[in-house]
Amino acid sequence: MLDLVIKNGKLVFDTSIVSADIAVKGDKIWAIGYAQDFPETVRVIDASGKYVMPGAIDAHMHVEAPFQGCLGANDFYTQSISAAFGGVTMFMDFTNTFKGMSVLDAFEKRKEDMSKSAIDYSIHGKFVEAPPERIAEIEGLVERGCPTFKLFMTYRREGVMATDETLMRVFERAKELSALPMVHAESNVIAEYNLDRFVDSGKLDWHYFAAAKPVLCEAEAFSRALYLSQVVGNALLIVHTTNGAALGVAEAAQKKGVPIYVETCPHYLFLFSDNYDLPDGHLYICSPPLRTEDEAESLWQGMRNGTVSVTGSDDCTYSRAEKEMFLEKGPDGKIIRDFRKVVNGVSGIETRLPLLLSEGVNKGRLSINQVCALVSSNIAKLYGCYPQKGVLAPGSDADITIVDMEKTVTLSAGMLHNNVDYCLFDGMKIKGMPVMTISRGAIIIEDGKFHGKRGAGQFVHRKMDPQYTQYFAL
Ligand code: DUC
Ligand code: ZN
Ligand code: ZN
Repeated sequence: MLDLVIKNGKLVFDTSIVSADIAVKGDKIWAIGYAQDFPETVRVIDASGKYVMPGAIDAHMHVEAPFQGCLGANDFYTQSISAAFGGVTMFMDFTNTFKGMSVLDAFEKRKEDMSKSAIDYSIHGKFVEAPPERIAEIEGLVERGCPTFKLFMTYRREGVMATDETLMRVFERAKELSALPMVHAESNVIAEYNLDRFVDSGKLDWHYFAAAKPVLCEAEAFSRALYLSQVVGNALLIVHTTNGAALGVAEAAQKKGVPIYVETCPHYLFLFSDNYDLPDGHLYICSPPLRTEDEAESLWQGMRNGTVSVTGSDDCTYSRAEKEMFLEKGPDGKIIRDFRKVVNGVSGIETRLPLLLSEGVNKGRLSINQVCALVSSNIAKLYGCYPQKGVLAPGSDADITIVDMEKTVTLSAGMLHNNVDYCLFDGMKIKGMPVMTISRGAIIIEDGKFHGKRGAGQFVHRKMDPQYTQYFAL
């Protein structure tokens, strides 16, 4: 007896669309075929006129993560609800590592924190320093199913910056173990130079934040990380890339057979730096900062030609109160603008897939197959959990998102589930929405309601596929 049959839908793969039905037994996809050939089932879902995709995976978010004096508006349970409404069936976060701390201990603690999630989850290590005892932990992380590690090239004053030496030491061990470092590429020296210059001349309005961390600040760090990784010979993923200059550097390296991968995030596609001129511009402060429409065009192009192979939300959902908690008010009761006092981060886990469906697929910028790859299949492949995740195939986890490309909604704080009372996309009309989310066989979103359970998510043990960490001689 089957548990679920999804019939009459168009099944989406990263390179094809197939009209077929899916049989689910327990938490796995049991077969792909035609419903008339399947055994009896407890429930049938008619997906006529809809697309059936592998559940989206978000490998980049920050939840319950102390940063710049804030913790964020969600815990892993509430974040998993918001994610599920956005068609996401698995997410990954980072260890909360600070100097002098064991990354393995931080990993075990994170596993505990994440265990309240309603969807499956996995963990990346975070390295802020590289003494021999830290480097020795990398093998343990890989053995525990955590073959990906983040390093920040900036945030020296926050105590999380990895020096170039740290990068190279982690890169070296990653190469030996076929693991994948992930880099936040912003030049700390350029950022601090500019920030201090603006601060010294009293230029503290929101837009000076973006001016202090321009494209050059990112592109310099992006190129440097790539050079360092080529010296060592490891694979590298550069996260939240915002601009065409960085993509040009990545594309040239990819053409030489260098295993460099690039992630971008929806806020760089849909939100631009003119928002920093708004009174509420502080709500848009994130790192790297928002850019221009021209840079967004380069990112769309990069997603089309494959230079950008994955998207992540980089979700850091902070309430307005947290965004404003260190800001002072003038005698008129208005906030005194001071970009130094605003935590960096924007929300986005629930809107990534809807925005890409609407502005990507329905506007002809991307095919639905490209979106499938960018939100799910490529992520599962690159991060080492394919084909358990990221594909509709017999034996894979029954993580499935049903999408209605005709459904229109107007984005607002009220229609999202991210625990905050503002929405940076407020008023934006979009067409194309996930309407049902299935997590390992359980329907967790249906008819606009959440039916999942706290703690139902499981830790996903990942293992890198060596084809993604090797240099190719082209
Ligand atoms: N960028 C943000 O905007 N927030 C947290 C970390 C980061 O890199
Ligand atoms: Zn980052
Ligand atoms: Zn991030």
